[in-house]
Amino acid sequence: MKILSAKVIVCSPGRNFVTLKLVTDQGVYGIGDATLNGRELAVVAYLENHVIPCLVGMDPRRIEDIWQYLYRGAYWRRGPVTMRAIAAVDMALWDIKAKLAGMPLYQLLGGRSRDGVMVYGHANGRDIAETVDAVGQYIELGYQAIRAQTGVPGIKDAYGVGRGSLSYEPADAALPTVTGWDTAKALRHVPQLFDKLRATYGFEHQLLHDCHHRYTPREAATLGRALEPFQLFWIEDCTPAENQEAFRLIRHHTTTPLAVGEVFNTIWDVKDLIQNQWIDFVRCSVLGAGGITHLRRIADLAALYQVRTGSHGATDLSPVTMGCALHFDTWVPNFGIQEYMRHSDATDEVFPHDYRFERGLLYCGEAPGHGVDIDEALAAKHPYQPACLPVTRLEDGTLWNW
Ligand code: CS2
Ligand code: MG
Repeated sequence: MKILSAKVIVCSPGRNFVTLKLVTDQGVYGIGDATLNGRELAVVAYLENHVIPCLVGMDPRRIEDIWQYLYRGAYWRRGPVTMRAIAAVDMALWDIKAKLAGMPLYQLLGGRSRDGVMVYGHANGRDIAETVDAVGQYIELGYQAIRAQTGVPGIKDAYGVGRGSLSYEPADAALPTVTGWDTAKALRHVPQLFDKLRATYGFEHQLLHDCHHRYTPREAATLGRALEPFQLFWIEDCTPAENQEAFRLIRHHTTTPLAVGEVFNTIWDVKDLIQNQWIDFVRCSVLGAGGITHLRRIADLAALYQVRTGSHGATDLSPVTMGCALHFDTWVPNFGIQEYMRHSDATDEVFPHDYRFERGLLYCGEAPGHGVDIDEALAAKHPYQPACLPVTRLEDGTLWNW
């Protein structure tokens, strides 16, 4: 059996997506997601120039060998472009293998560990009152877990604040929008949000908060402590984690659970965080971390240290990633939670899928493969639109972490 052809499909049904389609000589095909928000075309070039020429003619059943070939064979290791390209190939190969087996992907991974997958949605508002309302909307929709973000007085476009709908798209302009940040103001404001949320809705629902890499370790520890009475499910990316050791200080000063991983690509980027039990949740995704083959290694390492998964699942990860993630989450023993920012109707039409939402849980389908396809004719009607992620500056103009 051979890979006959491969193509990269770029489309923008409301936002940009890069999709890989691998076709075999037996007619079975597989689909993978290769989207890198704000840097999409770098992955397109990597796939078209450096990966696809090697893939054609290979046996698609050799998933592990192809993964090693693309990772070790590049000589240059890690990085978001390489690892997303590998992820796209890996997703497509697992899709093909599961279709050949006539099984839904989770069965190949080891079978079902749970009935459904707990997901969290994104509630946001320009101020605390708006966020409290938005959380109420999610509760009405049946969500059991909700991430809450709010505007902060004196900060221009604080992270996570949408523009009036249930979801938001941060990649909003052809050149980066400049947003603001002020740690002292946020540190005073964020605990007030969670105080109000618990006073309004009680403690039944899981609440989460994304710090988006804004605080220093000491500031993050201060926030974690201030949030302890409100019993969050986690605070996410509370400080940049290139230096994994930074989490030692935070961990020793707060019992608020900590989550990290969406910007990282390999097991090496989270190894110290996991082995030192400095985090509670590892948030690497199928797309970000080299596909199912590599994410499984990260999850297995995490399981040894009682660290659970919490896959990144923003809208810039296409329904193809969501389909793979749900099969993965249905199997993985140390599952924690899955992020689920709903895709737009236009996106859902381009990517027909069989997963479904019910009472706060997502359920993967039973169709052979990962259950997500791409309608190429419809995709062609939504051409690529250049869109960058914002940058952040402090009040004095210093560039900060967006
Ligand atoms: C965020 C993302 O979902 C999250 O947790 O951090 O919205 C992130 O900003 C985007 O995926 C960036 O592309
Ligand atoms: Mg995040």
